[in-house]
Amino acid sequence: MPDMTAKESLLARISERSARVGVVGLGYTGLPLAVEYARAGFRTTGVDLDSDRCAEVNAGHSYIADVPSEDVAALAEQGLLSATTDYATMAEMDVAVICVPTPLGKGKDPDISYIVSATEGLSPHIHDGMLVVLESTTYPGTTEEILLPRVLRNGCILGETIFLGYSPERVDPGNPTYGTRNTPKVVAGMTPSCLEVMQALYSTVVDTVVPVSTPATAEMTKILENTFRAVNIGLANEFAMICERLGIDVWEVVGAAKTKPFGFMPFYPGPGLGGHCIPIDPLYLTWKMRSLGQQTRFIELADTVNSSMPMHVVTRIADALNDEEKPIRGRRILVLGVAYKGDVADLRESPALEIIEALMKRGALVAYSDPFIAHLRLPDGETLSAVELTAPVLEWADCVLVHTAHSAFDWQFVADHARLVFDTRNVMATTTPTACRIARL
Ligand code: SAJ
Repeated sequence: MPDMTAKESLLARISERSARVGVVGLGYTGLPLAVEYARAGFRTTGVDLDSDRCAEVNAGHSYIADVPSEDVAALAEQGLLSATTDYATMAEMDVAVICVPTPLGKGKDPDISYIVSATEGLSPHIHDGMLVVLESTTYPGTTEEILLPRVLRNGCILGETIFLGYSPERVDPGNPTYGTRNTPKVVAGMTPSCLEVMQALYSTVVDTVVPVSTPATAEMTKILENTFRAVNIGLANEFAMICERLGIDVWEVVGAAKTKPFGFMPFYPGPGLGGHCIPIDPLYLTWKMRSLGQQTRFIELADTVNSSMPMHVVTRIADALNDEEKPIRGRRILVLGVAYKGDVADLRESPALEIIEALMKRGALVAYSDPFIAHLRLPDGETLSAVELTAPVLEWADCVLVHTAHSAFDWQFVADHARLVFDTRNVMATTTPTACRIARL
């Protein structure tokens, strides 16, 4: 029996589940993925620079809301899941999946330093027969331009002794329906052999694998998915400002448009675009195209509209108070929810931070209540701690701002005790008429 090629050997180890899987970056993408690989029977090792995270995993605890601790504990107990800060363990791995953040740096330029440092950390430990995968959301060309030269060290031959691919993450934090296994996964390889290995690996953890021709195609697919959301949210926000000028209820308009059974998908106005993906990912493409001398007008216009919403909300609150002959200065404002979206404990890019800072700069006394966020730090360094949502707190406020639609909030209770509510999420529509005055986007 002739010796197996490196690819045949890797495919066999994947099929037998004897392949060792390493996941670099144990965040909201990496930890769920590591758990899925471990559940599929692979001995899976997470590598993360945060020793506390590694200790949590090894102690059987989860710090990601969508990953139950009992799952982490059971897999750790079975020796299928462990974590370390030491990249050297990657030398024992057959597969390395990189799931590190891709934030924006100063001036809204991409910061791919995490991808570079993860790849540099991995590079000395890359060996024949290894598959390296990037999952981080990034501009088209990153896998080929940034990873390939760092992976090809140590004399590896692409598609023969080393395999390189890209597969965008599609994690929707807090989504009760779609998780890692039942969300179709786009995969690509640098060569046909790389794609074959990618499909074999991902078929063990997701029900539907969607192969595409190149990593750049897969990178662009993810950017399109999130740009689609950013542009359509920007359109909803622009319609909110237009409808307000015309005295039309934008929420009623979207609700009516949504009855169209084809050719329409509802998006809603809001206080701005939060999260670590939607406001950021499209700007990776903008940066890439600008370096090629090409504009991305829809993306930049959507970013302009979405970025203007926090100050639009501050202006609308000032207008609502002005109608009661109350200047913002000295007014007491209670913000309900500061997380970037409902039922998540995540402040990244949350518009609430800019709104609270602007209100305070205008002399308002601001408090906030959020069951998921106990403390926050504003961009100017000021810190605030959450207050409990009680009747006296609602009665204390001259204006209550609904920023985040956490399902834990009792909106009728708010309507029963607040004097004035500015609603950016249309949650007060479900309340029955009270003495409370309600204004909304
Ligand atoms: N938002 C609006 N109006 C809308 C929808 C959202 O103002 O109609 C705001 C939200 O309040 C939030 C921001 O946009 O501040 C982003 O919301 P999101 O629902 O896109 O939530 P993310 O960023 O946690 O998750 C998204 C995923 N969401 C969905 O598919 C529903 C998906 O695009 C990606 O899987 C994920 O980002 C990612 O990781 O890229």
